Amino acid sequence: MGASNFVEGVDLAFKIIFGISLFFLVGITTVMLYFVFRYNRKRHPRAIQIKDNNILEITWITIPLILVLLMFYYGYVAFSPMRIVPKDAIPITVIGKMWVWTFEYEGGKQSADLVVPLNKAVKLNLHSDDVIHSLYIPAFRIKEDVVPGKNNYMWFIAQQPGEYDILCTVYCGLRHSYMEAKAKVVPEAEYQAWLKALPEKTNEPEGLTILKKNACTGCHSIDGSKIVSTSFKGLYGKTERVITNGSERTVTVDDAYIKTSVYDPDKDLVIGFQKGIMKTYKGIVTEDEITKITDYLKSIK
Ligand code: HEC
Ligand SMILES: [Cu+2]
Repeated sequence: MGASNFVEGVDLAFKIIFGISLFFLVGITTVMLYFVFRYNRKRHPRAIQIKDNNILEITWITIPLILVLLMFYYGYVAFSPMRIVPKDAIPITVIGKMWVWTFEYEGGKQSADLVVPLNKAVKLNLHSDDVIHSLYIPAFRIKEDVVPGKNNYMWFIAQQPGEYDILCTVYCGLRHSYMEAKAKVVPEAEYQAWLKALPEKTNEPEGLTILKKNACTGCHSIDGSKIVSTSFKGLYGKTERVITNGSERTVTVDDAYIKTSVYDPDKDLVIGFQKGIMKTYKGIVTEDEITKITDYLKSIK
């Protein structure tokens, strides 16, 4: 039995299309080699014009027609149930954001990996906070674009307990390739217990929530590790070499410097980085939010 209810249909369509392609690859190659051999100039010096062979023409119209209709039929039979969601499906909201997936369950609890009960229909409501992403669970044979402003969906019944990969399949910026998660399939009782134990949203500092919401944490880690840029850990109060208007100088990271960094990132360019990697957050992050970010950065000195 497949990992989801769609595996059988999709795999069958794949095998049929693959089989037909293989048949033609072998068939055409064989006939071609035969013709090259049989009708080359030495064996067949004078070309003969052949016109109007009705049997041949009807054959090469009918057989390919049947074959493409077969491909269509098996594709259609596999695909159409994917768009008809059972009424009792458990709704889970998927939020795609550069560069992280978040899964939100009924009641508003959130997790970074998708957890679903075995043998239950699950509907994923797909929502993007920024650019186009695409949610792909290869083991389940399902994939759907996650488009800002358009509420797309997909559904499945997981049939095998286990852990499966979730990927983003459209290039959505620098850390696109890190935009991955797991789908964990567990027995129903375990799912209920897990959901109950999942902490309610946000007992985290407001500043951190703002950093995550704006995906600052996609480039700046909060644990000292280096991602795209410097880590926020230990940043506040640190002295740094930057280039301002073409000349190098030393600055101490304080409230004003952080504000400049957010609103005009290229003004004080940290040595070792290129201009334009960080865009300005003018009009996106308010001054009040910068204060909260700064408070948070002070707390992880
Ligand atoms: C696309 C990656 C990216 C994102 C997203 C990003 N930054 Fe940056 N940030 C950089 C880079 C690269 C630098 C270093 C170059 C420079 O000074 O502009 C930087 C520099 C900074 C600095 C100065 C760091 C230092 O070591 O002196 C601060 C503070 C900062 N960013 C805050 C933020 C905040 C707050 C956000 C979210 C609102 C954010 N960044 C989002 C890439 C990013
Ligand atoms: Cu993405």
